[in-house]
Amino acid sequence: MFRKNKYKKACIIGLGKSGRAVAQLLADNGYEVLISEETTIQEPALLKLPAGVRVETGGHTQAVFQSDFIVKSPGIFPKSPVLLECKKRKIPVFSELETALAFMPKGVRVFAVTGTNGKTTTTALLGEILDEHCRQSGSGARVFVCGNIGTPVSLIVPELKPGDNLVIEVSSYQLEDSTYFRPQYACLLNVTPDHLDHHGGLKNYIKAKMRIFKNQREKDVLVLNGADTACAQAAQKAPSEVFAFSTHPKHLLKTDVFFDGDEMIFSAGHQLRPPHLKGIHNVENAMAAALMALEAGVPAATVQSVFDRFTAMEHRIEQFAYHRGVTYVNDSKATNVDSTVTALKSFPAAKHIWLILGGRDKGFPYTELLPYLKTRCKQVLTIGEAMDKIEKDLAGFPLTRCFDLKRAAEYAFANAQKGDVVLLSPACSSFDQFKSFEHRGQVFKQLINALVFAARTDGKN
Ligand code: UMA
Repeated sequence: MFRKNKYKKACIIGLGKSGRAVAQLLADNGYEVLISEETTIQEPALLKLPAGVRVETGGHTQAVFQSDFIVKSPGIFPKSPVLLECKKRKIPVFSELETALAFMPKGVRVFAVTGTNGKTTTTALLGEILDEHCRQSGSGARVFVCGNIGTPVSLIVPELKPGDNLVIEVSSYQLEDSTYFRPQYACLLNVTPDHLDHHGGLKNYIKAKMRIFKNQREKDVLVLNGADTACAQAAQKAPSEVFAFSTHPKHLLKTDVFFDGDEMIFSAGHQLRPPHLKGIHNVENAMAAALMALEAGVPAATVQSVFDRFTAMEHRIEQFAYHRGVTYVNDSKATNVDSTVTALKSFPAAKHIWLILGGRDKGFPYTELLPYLKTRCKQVLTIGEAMDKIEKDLAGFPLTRCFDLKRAAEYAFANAQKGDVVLLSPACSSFDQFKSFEHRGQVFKQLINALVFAARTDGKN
């Protein structure tokens, strides 16, 4: 466990968002801090690091091993040579999440959401519900939303006061070195293969995910997907009180809420309309957020008011353009096959989708897409490093090799017809050609919007 005052010299591996935020937190609390970054960063001075923080870039040197403890940025592979060496030398390694939470004041309620898919939407929904409740109740308590959603927990912790609520989207990367993490309200949405390269297999990935509830206590709350196998296993091991949701008629756990096709019916007696978001998976996300909020004492009417005004999130099945009868959808957040299946399932079986697939391969087969491609897609346009593997896995289905997003956007724009959908839902990570999935989604939207603008100014309406 990370204990304040036990150590003095910190080494942070990775100079990304998390690395910078935790460096500031530790420096402000009197630690000696070194940040060690694998890549060469041209001008670290521009990153405005706290005074006294030392930085080494362009590789991890022996200086790393002179520290009392290591804080690992989420993206560092557990089997990376620098971490293996630290473990060999018995230098304790902590996640940024666990380190940050050691500095949190007592009396803050922690809500944590994890799962392979849907965690950002669920986290955002829950954050808005709690925020609305705090405003309406006039309690003065505040709500902070952070974690994998984009803001490192270390950046938020110094702001917290007793009575506040911390809503964290937690990835498997953040959980893997978080041995003592204990949210009072936890949620595991679903578990399907993802990040297998990072964790070195499905077993380790599931093990990391299970940490969301491992340290919970009897009075804590765990919200689970009643139709998911890993969630059903979690229910057996959970030390906390389990609440399950499901939209499937067949489920493995007794559920506390089901969907009648129109409303979500809670066994506690509430009936809520889901938010106006595409796809049955979003009903599940809403059920999870509602169960957590209701258990935390939020009135059902407050939950409903947030559901009624909540709109789609950027990069998640985000319909951003409509031109000459063609709908353009950005689902850049789909960085695994399962997420792309979810996106495809949210459209009718009308063989009208031009699907842009590819990027950096994450080690699982694309063959699972085939049944959905056959019913929903006209053509697949492949991009990025994963092109060869995708084309091999999807052999026989109409494919066009486009190499990059620009060519794919232009090809789809030129060929899609009235009633069609052009969908970027790549099933791969973005890091072969982009800085992040957000960057990829923004580039896609800019490309399409520029083509629409050019077509309009050319007088083709
Ligand atoms: N690095 C090293 N040594 C290594 C490996 C990497 O120094 O051996 C360096 C990299 O060169 C880079 C830094 O470490 O400079 C990267 O750190 P990071 O990848 O942990 O990135 P951060 O900027 O700190 O962002 C992280 C999360 N990134 C990842 O988990 C990959 C962000 O999630 C998160 O929003 C942010 O912390 C704040 O909490 C992004 C993500 O892609 C959205 N998450 C994955 C996902 O959703 O699928 C899990």
